[in-house]
Amino acid sequence: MSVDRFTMTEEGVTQAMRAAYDRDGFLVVEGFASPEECGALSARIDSLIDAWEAPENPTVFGAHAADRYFLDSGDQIRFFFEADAVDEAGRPNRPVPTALNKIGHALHDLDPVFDGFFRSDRFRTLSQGLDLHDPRLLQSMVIFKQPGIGAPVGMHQDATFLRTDPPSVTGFWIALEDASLDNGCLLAVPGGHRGPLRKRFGRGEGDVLETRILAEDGGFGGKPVPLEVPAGTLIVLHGFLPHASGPNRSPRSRRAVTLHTIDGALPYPEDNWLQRRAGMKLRGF
Ligand SMILES: O=C(O)CCC(=O)C(=O)O
Repeated sequence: MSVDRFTMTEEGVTQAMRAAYDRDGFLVVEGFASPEECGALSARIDSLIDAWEAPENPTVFGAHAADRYFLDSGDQIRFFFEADAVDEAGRPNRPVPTALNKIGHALHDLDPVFDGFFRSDRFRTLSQGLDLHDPRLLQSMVIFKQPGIGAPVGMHQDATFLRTDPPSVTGFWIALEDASLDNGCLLAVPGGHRGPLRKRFGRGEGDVLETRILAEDGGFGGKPVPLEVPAGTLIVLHGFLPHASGPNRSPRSRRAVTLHTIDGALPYPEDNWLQRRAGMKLRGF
């Protein structure tokens, strides 16, 4: 299947873009971020890493059950390592900038460069064109796919991880570097957002993180297609869209930044893993 690709126009979200998003559950907008913006975000990521003092016991992303460093990162800027980039004692076995898997989860509220990028007219126009109701910026991340060791991300739906009642999460994924099959581009099941939510991840008894099965369906509704895109491309992801990404076994890095919004008018249950302390309110675009 060929993937429809768009660019932002004066008109904002066109009927064709809207139709593609409703049909596929994703929307590919090339040239959404300029090369200068991608460069500025990447430079900012480098300086955040430079300024970070890695703890004695760093956290590997994905190995975070009951881990306070992960659980309390909803209103922080925190750094998580790639599993293959730490030794048996959990310390990075290579320079930190090439060992990270993720930075998250409140860059959009705590860092002026990320704040300025995400809170721009373009995102506002886009979210209006997609009829997102009262979008509030809940979660932002830098997602690395380090050359040679970047791990795959399994097939999932974002509504598994961030829930309102009813579900309303929408993902915005922006490539800072070219993303192709060999360096771990996104993979998505076109139309898969019309299927049910399969799993729910959140806080259980004593804040232990747990995954509950809601619907048994290993197939995720179809065959995924690769979303190979040049740097600067935005991919909007419906909260129910099954998507994944491959490993990076290539010598080329693949960096992306992401933002997730929810409808601010809906209840946000306390068993969501991502919580903010009192006083740090969710804000819109
Ligand atoms: O960037 C990636 O490799 C995966 C991102 C993703 O699946 C997500 O943020 O939900």
